[in-house]
Amino acid sequence: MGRSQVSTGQNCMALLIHLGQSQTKRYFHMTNETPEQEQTDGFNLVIDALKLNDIDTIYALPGIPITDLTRKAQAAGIRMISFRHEQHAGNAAAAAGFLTQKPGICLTVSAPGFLNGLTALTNATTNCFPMILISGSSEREIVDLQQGDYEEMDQLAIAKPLCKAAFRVLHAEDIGVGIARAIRSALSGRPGGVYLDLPAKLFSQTMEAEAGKRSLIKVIDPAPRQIPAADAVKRALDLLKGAKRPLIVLGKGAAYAQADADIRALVEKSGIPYLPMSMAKGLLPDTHEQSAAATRSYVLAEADVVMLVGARLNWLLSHGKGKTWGTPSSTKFIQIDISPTEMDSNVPISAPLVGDIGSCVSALLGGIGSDWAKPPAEWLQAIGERKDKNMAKMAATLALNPAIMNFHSALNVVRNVVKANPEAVVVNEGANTLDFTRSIVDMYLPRKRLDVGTWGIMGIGMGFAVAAAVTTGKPVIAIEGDSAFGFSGMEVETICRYNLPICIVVFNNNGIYKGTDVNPLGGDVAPTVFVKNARYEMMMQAFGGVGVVANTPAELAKAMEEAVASGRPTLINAIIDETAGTESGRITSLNPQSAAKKK
Ligand code: ADP
Ligand code: TZD
Ligand code: MG
Repeated sequence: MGRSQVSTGQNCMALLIHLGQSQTKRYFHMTNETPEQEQTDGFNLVIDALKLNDIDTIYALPGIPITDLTRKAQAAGIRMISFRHEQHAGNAAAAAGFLTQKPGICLTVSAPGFLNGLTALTNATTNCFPMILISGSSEREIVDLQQGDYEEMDQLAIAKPLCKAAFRVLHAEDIGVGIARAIRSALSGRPGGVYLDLPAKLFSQTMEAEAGKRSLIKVIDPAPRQIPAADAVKRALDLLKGAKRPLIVLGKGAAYAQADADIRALVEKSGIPYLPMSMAKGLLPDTHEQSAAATRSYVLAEADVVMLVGARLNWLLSHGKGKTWGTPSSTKFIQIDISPTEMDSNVPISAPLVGDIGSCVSALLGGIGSDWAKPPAEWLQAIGERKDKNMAKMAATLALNPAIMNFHSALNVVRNVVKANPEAVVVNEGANTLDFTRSIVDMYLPRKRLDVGTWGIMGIGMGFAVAAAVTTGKPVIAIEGDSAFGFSGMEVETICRYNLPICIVVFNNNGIYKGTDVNPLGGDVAPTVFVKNARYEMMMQAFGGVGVVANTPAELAKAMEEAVASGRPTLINAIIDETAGTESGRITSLNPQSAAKKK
């Protein structure tokens, strides 16, 4: 029996049209017993609904009650990427959502599988990435009476406060609506994570195939444009025009929006210096002359008008106040965001511009004509001078070749490999490994950098890398702290299984931040220290991939170049001076101070 077969019962169809929905359900129940009716079931309806909405990939981990769903979806032509832990399947779905503007789908089993996926769902929501966590669940009657079902848990209630929206489908004929609502919720307005609860019983429910087909919804315009009001556009333009030291900050919302050409035109026509947030790197090439990244602290402290484009004033921007912004700060903000309630969340926003970034940026462009005055020369010159100085300093540091490789000499290699392969996606996590990579490795194209995002979460590495390889088909370079890598390291098997063009470089400094901490009492090693000289490359070899040790920049360059050229799954164990890092990388100040220690 194929799926979704067309009904031959014309008379039945006519009758169905006249019946209300509840009667329809009863009718299906009756007709289930008549063998000549062509039937479909919950499994097939879920698959059909996803396919109807152009979902072509699912990131999953099989088990009761969704094993057959994974098999049937694969047989129906959906690419099924099966993981070793749900968190990484979830992270893959989140990254796929960010890269494609389609909700990434993660599929998990009940209770423990669901909980494993939940961190990724919440992280996606925090980062404004569209994804849908579909989880099988146990029988409602047993769960609600807490009678101890297999993997019993009230998943919907638990997911609800941790994501953007959460739905449960109890009847096969509602699957179409459930998936449509999930897709709309994930994509419209501020994107985010959505939970969809599918109890086990749903999958084997049957209904007449033609009615099933009609119950599905193809979501039209799931992320409608939100045009900014003309007066809000004028207010923003007026503020920009009056600025003496203007600055544009591009955030990952701007990268997500895929308004690349207009964003570049806005920056270039306005002549305003810009600062890319981490995942907005490459929206304009980092080598662009208007990039102020090399003199970030100066421009943040000195700018008088800052236009935020898809970037929140959260901890990553010191909440728009304090020392970072010059004290006392007189900075005025223009904020472009799709979420109206983001405005004034930390400091007053003088010119809120609420709408989708594409529409807002094109409206602003409309106001920048030939009479537009570029920012004052003194501002641009002051930035230029500081940039040149800092870049010369950085170049000198990168050129050093210390006896033991450090972050700089290793990242100089990564920087060159990325320059030669600008289409490669860089995935990045760790502390020092994250901070140094972000500042040293230039990106040249939009949406080519994926990292720990708004939470600074470890563990996104292999999930993001898999999604980047699957959705782009381009080489992926994952620059991983040795601790960070450990969170998702088992997914190297997944990478080998699907033969993905992923080159993992583990920055092995024997621990978290560095490998030199000592337990003052002796005995166990310090909590931040790992097994010395661990052979991470053997993990890749264990599954048939290429594993290499790199002790020098030359060895690292050779191994990376070979990996990118061959597309073979590769893990390079890059030996980094264990003394080179600093506690918490660049965010040492967020560590609580021990009062006892200060005395
Ligand atoms: P970063 O970490 O790079 O500073 P954030 O994640 O803090 O960026 O901010 C992203 C912002 O972008 C969010 O406030 C989100 O509402 C907004 N956003 C996401 N997509 C769009 C879009 N298409 N149009 C407008 N704003 C968007
Ligand atoms: N757990 C989770 C889920 N996220 C976190 N951010 C942390 C723990 C705490 N943490 C950091 O913030 S960075 C980091 C941890 C454990 C690892 C740093 O070590 P590394 O990088 O080896 O990855 P460097 O290069 O040695 O600094
Ligand atoms: Mg480390």
